[in-house]
Amino acid sequence: MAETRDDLLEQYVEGPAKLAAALAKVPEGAMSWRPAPTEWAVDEIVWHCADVEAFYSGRLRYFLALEGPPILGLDQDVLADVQKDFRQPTGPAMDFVRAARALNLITLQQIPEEVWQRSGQHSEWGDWTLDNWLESMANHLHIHARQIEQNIAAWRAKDRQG
Ligand code: NI
Repeated sequence: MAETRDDLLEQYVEGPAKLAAALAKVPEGAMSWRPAPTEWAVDEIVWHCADVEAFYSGRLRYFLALEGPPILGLDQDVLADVQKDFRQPTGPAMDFVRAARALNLITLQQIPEEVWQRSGQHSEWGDWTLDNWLESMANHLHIHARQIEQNIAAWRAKDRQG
């Protein structure tokens, strides 16, 4: 059975606490450690989460401000390449994630049905609605919380082998 908007909103609300709980378990020294050269370190994961919150916060507001908003896809590789040597402190990123979700939740709870029915045009995926928005965002932080936990497990396994 498809999850209802309320189910997805509930998951959406839980996200920041899941991410913060995983982040709190990261051992000293493991924050900027990549499990493999092509994989993200924990600080990069948290920055990715903040970036996605920023992009999606903008998209949400375009749905409010335009009848059929264009939705620009992004090239994750280009973004990752630009940011690869960034200093990425997790505190401001985590604060941003919490604030964005708190504000977006208040917005989402008040959006009229007419706006939920608007069809945006995604540059890669075509028709795209606020329900698609919510489906993408509902478990995004859960996924990355698990990824952080996997990084921690890999970090510990590395120490045992060493
Ligand atoms: Ni992601």
